[in-house]
This record gives sequence, structure tokens and C-alpha cells, in this order.
Amino acid sequence: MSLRDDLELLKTDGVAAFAAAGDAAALEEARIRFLGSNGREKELTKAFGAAASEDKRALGPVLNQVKTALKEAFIAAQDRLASVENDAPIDLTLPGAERRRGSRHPISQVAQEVEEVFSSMGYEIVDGPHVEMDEFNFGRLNIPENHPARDHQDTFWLDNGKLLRTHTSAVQSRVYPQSTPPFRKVVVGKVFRYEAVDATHDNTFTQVEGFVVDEGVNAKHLVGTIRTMLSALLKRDDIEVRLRPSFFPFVEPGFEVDVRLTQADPSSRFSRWVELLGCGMIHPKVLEAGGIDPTRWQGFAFGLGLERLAMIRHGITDIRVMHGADLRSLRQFGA
Ligand code: FA5
Repeated sequence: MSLRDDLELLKTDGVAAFAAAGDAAALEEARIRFLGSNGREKELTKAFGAAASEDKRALGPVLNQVKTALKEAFIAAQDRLASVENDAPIDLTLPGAERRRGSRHPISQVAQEVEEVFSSMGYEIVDGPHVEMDEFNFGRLNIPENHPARDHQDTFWLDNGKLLRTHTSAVQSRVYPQSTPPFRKVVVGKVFRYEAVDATHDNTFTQVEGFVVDEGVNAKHLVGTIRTMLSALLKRDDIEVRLRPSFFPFVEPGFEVDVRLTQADPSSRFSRWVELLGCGMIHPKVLEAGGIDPTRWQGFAFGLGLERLAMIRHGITDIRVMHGADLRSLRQFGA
């Protein structure tokens, strides 16, 4: 048989095989046989390459026609099988794929409520960077280098000397130079500490920082604000609150606020005091560092852990649930 006859036969056989393929496996088998790297098309292309040059001139167009015909037949078979698959009968009695409604993370929920409560009290919502300069996180907050208070807030340091902020108080340092008193501001954001993780401590958590600067501000205003905030956010009627003196270099006097649930089971973590926030009257040195005259203006500030607040609100006894990404837990508190 001549090469021309072989080419014609290849075309007839290949087109017929692709047309006859009844499923994807049969089509693949035919593709390998005719178009594969060791298939008949390759074989005849090689034979064409070895032919005398006058034969090549005559047979070149034939070879091209054969190749085109095979390719078209293969694509047509592919389309035919795909449409058969799409036309498969649909069983309308099968249960549908379940679509779960998403829910907001418990921290996102309280964060939004915090912003609503403070907006309604005339606070402006502000923000600051997670990667912070030593000066803003410590220096301007009356915590100079080598001050022992730094030990309580060890953090993650970057090669460029910056750090992951340890508290939202850093935003106070940033905001004061750009603000003209009187003002009230609130910030909600992530903070980071090099911390041993346990049921009430994480290395990444969320704080709310509020700060007010005005004339004649005193500790009674601070306590009133904290009470308003806690009753709006905790949404429980069995809460006992305790204020005790404490030390933070950026306030004077300083306090810590603890909370416990009077109706909680005596074996529960929440029947005992849980520290929720630090607060106090802004230290004159901090105001001064921010360009605010402390002889005229006073202020108060507080910093609260939102994970702990959400834990108390929902009775969650382990903080690791919050960032553990276990949807079975988080969905229970979703809104
Ligand atoms: C501070 O961070 C101060 N900047 C708070 C402050 C602001 C005081 C303004 C005075 C004026 P402290 O380290 O205590 O303080 O943290 C404040 C709150 O954050 C704690 O009461 C707690 O609710 C939460 N918190 C602290 N460490 C962790 C942690 N490792 N994991 C989860 N929550 C934490």
C-alpha cells in the first residue's frame, strides 16, 4: 500500500473510532491509538518525513487534511460526550446540598457593639498600626527603656527594631499630637504578647481602648463610663464588678476592674474574679509627651480585653476557643 492509501485509511479509521466512542474511557483509548505519541498519526508523519521530496510535495496537503479531520472528529466526540453527561436525568427527590448560614465571630460581634455604644456616647472611632514603634508602644507612655513594666508586656520584635504592639494604649501616643482637646476616642484592635498561653491568656488578643481628655475630668467619670460599657456589653444580670488599685506607668492613679458572675456554678471559672480591664487617670507626662498641657487638661483611659468579655458573656471557659477556628464551637455563639 502507498503512503497516500495509508493516510486515507488512517482518516477513515480514526474518524470512525472517535464517532463510535460511547464514553470517556473509549474516547481516550481511541485518542491514544490515533493521536498519541506512539499512535498512527505520528507513525505516518514519520514515514512522510522519510519520503522523497517530490512525494512530499504531493502528499503534504493530504497529510494536513488527515490531521485536521482527526482533530475535528476528536473534538466533536468530546463535545458529544460532555452534552450526554449534562443531559443525565436529574433525580429531584435527592436531598439538596445543605447551605449553612454563616455567622459573625463572637469577637466581631462585641467589637461592633463596642463601637455602637461609644459612638452613642460621642466617642470618635480611631485606629493604629499593628506593627508599632517602641516610642509609641512604650516611650511616650512613660515606659522608658529598661523600665521593669516592659517585662509584663514582652512582645515579638522585628529585625527593623519595630515591634508588634502589646496594647492599644499605643494608639493614645499616636492620637494625642494630632488632637485638640476636648475629645473622646475609642479604638478596637488586635494586640500581641510573648505570653504563655492558658485558659485566660493568649498571645494574640483584642483590646478596646477608650480615652477622654477634657477640663475637670475625674475618676467618677471613669467609673461611670466603665459601668455603662459593661452593662451594655455583658448582657447579663448576675454581674458583680470590683475596682482595685493597680499600677500602669501611663496612668495615675491606676485601677484594675474584675468581674464575676454571682449565678455561676461554684466550680465555674466565672464564680471567681476575672480581670477584665486596666484603667486610670492619664499621667501628666503622657499628656505632655503628646503635646497636651496637663495643667489645663485632664483625662481618663481604659484598656479592656474583648476575648475575656466575650467569654464572660457566653460562659466560655477557655480563651483558645476564640482563635481555635473550630467552627462547631464558634457557630454556637454566632449571630
Ligand atoms: C494593658 O494592656 C493596659 N494598656 C490597659 C490600660 C489602658 C490601663 C489604659 C490603663 C489605662 P493589661 O496588660 O492588664 O493592661 O491588659 C488589659 C486587659 O487585656 C486585661 O485586663 C485583660 O482583659 C486583657 N489581657 C491582657 N493580657 C491578655 C492575654 N494574654 N490574653 C487575653 N487577654 C489579655
